[in-house]
Amino acid sequence: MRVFLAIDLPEQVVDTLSTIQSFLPVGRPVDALNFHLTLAFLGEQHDELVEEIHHSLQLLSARPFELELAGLDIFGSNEPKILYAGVTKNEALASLHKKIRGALHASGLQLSRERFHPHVTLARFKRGISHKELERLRSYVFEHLNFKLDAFTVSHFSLYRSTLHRDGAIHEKLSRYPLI
Ligand code: 2AM
Repeated sequence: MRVFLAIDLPEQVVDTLSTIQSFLPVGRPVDALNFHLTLAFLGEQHDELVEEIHHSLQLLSARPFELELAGLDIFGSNEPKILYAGVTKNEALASLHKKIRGALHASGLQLSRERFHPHVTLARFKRGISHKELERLRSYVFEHLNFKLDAFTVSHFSLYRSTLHRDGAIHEKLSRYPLI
């Protein structure tokens, strides 16, 4: 199964992101029910390994922490791929990510060495958007550069199974791991 670990967002945060997203001039918006902050993308894995990872994550120990979403940005500036809400620099989040990497490694799964760039994806773009669309997208991002949402407490993270469908992925929560 195709799995990933993510932080769920409180309803109020989802509602505000959804409002911001509704003004998006171009692109394929992510369904608000699917908003999340990915901690680790595990990819396609055998059930046995997912079970092993689950046990390893149950043993992970980390404290709850505050998280603040702020600003919009794009991955892929000339050829935009993803529009996302950013995260204010957060040591506790980086530390949780590191612990998760360790737990996955202990279960025999080595994540790619890509730098962790926490974000909440709001929309995706097909290749080859027009110059005009790119201009409209850039001014939309510029207008939302400085937004900031109220911080919220992260008190758990979740394991999701993602199933790809023609009109987008369906994410199903398999387990949650409390931070205490
Ligand atoms: P993102 O949207 O926050 O970038 C489930 O597929 C989630 O895993 C996606 O929402 C995506 O998070 C994240 N992910 C990270 N790397 C991925 C990859 N190589 N392929 C698909 N999803 C990936």
